[in-house]
Amino acid sequence: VVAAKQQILKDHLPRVGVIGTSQHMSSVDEQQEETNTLAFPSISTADFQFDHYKASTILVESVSEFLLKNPNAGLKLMLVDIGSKSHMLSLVKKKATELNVDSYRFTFFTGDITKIRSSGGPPCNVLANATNWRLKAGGGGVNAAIFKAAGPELEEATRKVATTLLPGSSIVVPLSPSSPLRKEEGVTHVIHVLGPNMNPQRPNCLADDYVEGCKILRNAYASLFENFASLFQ
Ligand code: AR6
Repeated sequence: VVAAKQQILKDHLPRVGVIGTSQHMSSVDEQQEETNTLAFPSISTADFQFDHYKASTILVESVSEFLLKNPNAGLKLMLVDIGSKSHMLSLVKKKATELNVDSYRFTFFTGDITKIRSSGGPPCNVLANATNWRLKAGGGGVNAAIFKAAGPELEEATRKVATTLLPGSSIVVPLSPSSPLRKEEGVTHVIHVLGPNMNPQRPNCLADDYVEGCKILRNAYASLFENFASLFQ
């Protein structure tokens, strides 16, 4: 069943890829390699109120592990934040430099995650959504923006995959060709991911339990990045 599901997800991928132009690439074969980029927000650090310093360490370590595990230079990650003075972006940039994370494969973008290509950013064919446990459209933040931009097609496609999500896990949802997010921005898949919640106004609040919170955040990034890589294996 799992193999069949993965095949269905792969069948949704368009056969056109972005041709890499990296200076890191040397042979003709490598230059033909497709680039697939996951644009993702910092999970749990706005509405879910997770500590930014702890979150930035976990984020950079998770990216680093992903890059080591997946040496394919065509798989790239891009952290996105809408705020022009994003505290998370500056913390993550600093930590990524300290840890010497590959700056070709891990990049940053300031702006709306649903308008990356149309606002002049690089093509990103997969978006991560920091969602809620019911996978419900609306609310605020990135979840509201992605569901709105993708249209009812995303709600419908999500329901076919799952109706709830556990903290620390993620699911891949293929976008139908009629979704505006696919037509206008070239996004083929959305990966919904649920991070730890530290906000007492939201369900499943961890009430400052950062031992559990950090574990869940690590699991959330690991699940998100594994699901992204599995689309292109
Ligand atoms: N484009 C790029 N980045 C954004 C955008 C956007 N349109 N909107 C927010 N961010 P959040 P969480 C950044 O609150 O903390 C939802 O209501 C934001 O600055 O979206 O995981 C869900 O339904 C921050 O860096 O997600 C859940 O209930 C990051 O995205 C809950 O919020 C994540 O902020 C999840 O809370």
